[in-house]
Amino acid sequence: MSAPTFLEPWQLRAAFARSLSDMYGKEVPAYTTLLDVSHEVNADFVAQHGADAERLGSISRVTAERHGAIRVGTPTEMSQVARIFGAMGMHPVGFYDLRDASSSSVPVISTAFRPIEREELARNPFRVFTSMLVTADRRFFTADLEQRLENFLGARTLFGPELLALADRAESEGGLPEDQAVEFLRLATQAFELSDEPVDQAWYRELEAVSAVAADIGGIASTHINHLTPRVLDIDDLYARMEARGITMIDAIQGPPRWEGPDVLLRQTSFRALAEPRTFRTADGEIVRDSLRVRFGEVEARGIALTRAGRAAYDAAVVEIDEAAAAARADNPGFTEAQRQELARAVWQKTFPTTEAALADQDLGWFTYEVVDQSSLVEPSSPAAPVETRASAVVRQPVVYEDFLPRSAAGIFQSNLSSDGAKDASQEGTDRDADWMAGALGRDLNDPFDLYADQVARSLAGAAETLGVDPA
Ligand code: OOG
Ligand code: NI
Repeated sequence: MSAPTFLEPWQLRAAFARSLSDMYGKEVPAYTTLLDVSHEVNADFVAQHGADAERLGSISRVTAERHGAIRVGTPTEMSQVARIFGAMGMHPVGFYDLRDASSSSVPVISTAFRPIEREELARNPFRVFTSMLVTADRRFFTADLEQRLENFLGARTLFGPELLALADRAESEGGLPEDQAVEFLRLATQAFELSDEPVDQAWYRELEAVSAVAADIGGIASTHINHLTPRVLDIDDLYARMEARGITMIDAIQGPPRWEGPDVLLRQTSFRALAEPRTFRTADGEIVRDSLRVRFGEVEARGIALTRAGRAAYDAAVVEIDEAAAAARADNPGFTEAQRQELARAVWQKTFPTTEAALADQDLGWFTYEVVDQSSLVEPSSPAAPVETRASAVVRQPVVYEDFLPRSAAGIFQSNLSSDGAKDASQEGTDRDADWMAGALGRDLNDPFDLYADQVARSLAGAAETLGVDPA
């Protein structure tokens, strides 16, 4: 087979994920360690669990799977990001407001760019959590600071005209010829490299006093990939192995606790942000070397996507765990993370059933249905069914969660910031919602629940057609 001469969006997406991973591995060597450990964990898990290990995605998908995180400053930059990812078949899904996603709040709103069709996800599920600074939010920025931020952001160019023109062409023509694809991928990767342009020290520090995230976004004239997250099949095992290698992890695994029932949604953790050398320009024009801690190494395990009812149960469980943990901490200042996990497990046991079948029956999780020839289900050792009596069976498969959790996202942001910043709680926040985000993007914003429901409805229609029955 000769090399492709035209690259389709999914091929651009897969190639971009690889290119970004190579670049980030050079910039952040600990990421390469994280990848090595992830591969070990996944290989051991597959060896122990066989075919069951692949219920939430083939091992080839999981091995290549990454999510990235980027941060931009303005609606214009956000709409440019949408064009670049649009070229790769990645569409905005979901709205996250991290300004009040718990005690840890950061002045951003976010969406995730990702493939939305089942086949596209199977080809390459690369997704990017993309956050945008809300400069108009008075709890963080005074009118004067907002104005100076807007001036700074308005004067910079994150994505050049050549990159955007190639992106638009790829999106309208369904891909790019190879030479243009190579150039597109080079420019797109370069746009997310860490720049060594000197940073205006006074400006950066002024923003940092308000919010370290605001400084990372609005204090420098370029952007960069913040983290690139591999997926593992056993995140507790990964956490232990990283610590055994002497890499300091954040205190907790964010999201659901480890427990005996099915894994749902998303569990994430990270190693602490590393000090990276940066150049600063001081107020009197002197160039000095210093370091910043903003980029970290995150890793995640994905579980079954929850329905709206399942998600409501999850959200209620999170509140219950928080309250119980706060009460326990008040009684006992030595309350540990291990004790919090114990408490979380107890809440989980009353909230969720311990089997996939019950999760499906109670309509808490999403499952697809597929008709298979029953003979393929018969173990080779069992007596083969006579051909005449072969029947079809409907097999239920869990749908993997493809999105993010605002609470974990805020936790991941916050646990890696070097300072808390200062928020003026006496001020009103600025309204921002999914419609506002769609307007900024200049595109429809997909609702994650609709996408899961659609995937399930299609599987039911397909199964009904195969069986020649009414899907209802
Ligand atoms: C994004 C943090 C959120 C996740 O996986 O929840 C995130 C950021 O740090 O820019 O990536
Ligand atoms: Ni992340």
